[in-house]
Amino acid sequence: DTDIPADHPRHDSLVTRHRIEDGVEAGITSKQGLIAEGRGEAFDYLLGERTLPSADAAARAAAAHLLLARHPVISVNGNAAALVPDELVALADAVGADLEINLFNRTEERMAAIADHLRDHGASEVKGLDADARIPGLDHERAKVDADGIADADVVLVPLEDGDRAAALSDLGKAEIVIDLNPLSRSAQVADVPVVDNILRAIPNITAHARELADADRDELERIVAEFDPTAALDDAERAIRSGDL
Ligand code: PTJ
Repeated sequence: DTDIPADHPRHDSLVTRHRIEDGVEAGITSKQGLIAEGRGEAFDYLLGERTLPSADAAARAAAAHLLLARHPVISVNGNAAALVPDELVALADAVGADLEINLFNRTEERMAAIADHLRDHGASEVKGLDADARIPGLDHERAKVDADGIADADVVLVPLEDGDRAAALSDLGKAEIVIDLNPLSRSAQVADVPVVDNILRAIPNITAHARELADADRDELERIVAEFDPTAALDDAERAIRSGDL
């Protein structure tokens, strides 16, 4: 994807397509991941392929949540692993989070391929393979999590999550950060912090905010969390899409 000039008007979309294609070929991304990507791309087009100020505020609130957490975990699926492996490892390092593979279409082959892929990109530990705990209210395969990972987490970052699992996680009382380009998706709607932005831009942006807030005291981080309004962020993204103002 290095052949695509950075100033190409559809740069992010073209980079994303190549990475998802490569992910499917490498056994990391599911075929359904191609469909999810197409859906995301349509929303990104309508948002002008940019980070809205409201999405930037959400990324800052996400960083504050992750820094305040007792045990933050970043959930990784086949699309996230293909699109932003380096960036996920950098964010986990910046906030002291675990990386846990958690798949909608779970197969042992894809679990292993994604774990290898993340380690190739610098992850020291990858969770999700033990699967010794369950999220209540979900069918068997999708409920599998690690007891010392997502099951124990107080803050979970779930990029491109399906609505059922996002709702089940939030029912467990965990603070949930969702990255999803569709502000109307159920995942975005149930999130404590919906980041309506392309994962390609959102993960590095959360990391940049976390680095900037690294020395902030707990009072300031708690203030950033308290001042963030998820409904206002979703409304702003929807307004931007409907305005057609690219
Ligand atoms: O790897 P697996 O088995 O866990 O499967 C992962 C997918 C994403 C295939 C699975 O969770 C799925 O089918 O998800 P959905 O229900 O299609 O939801 C994906 C959501 O992510 C949609 O609302 C898309 O708009 C959004 N989306 C897609 N690409 C991006 C995105 N959001 C942010 N950045 C993207 N690049």
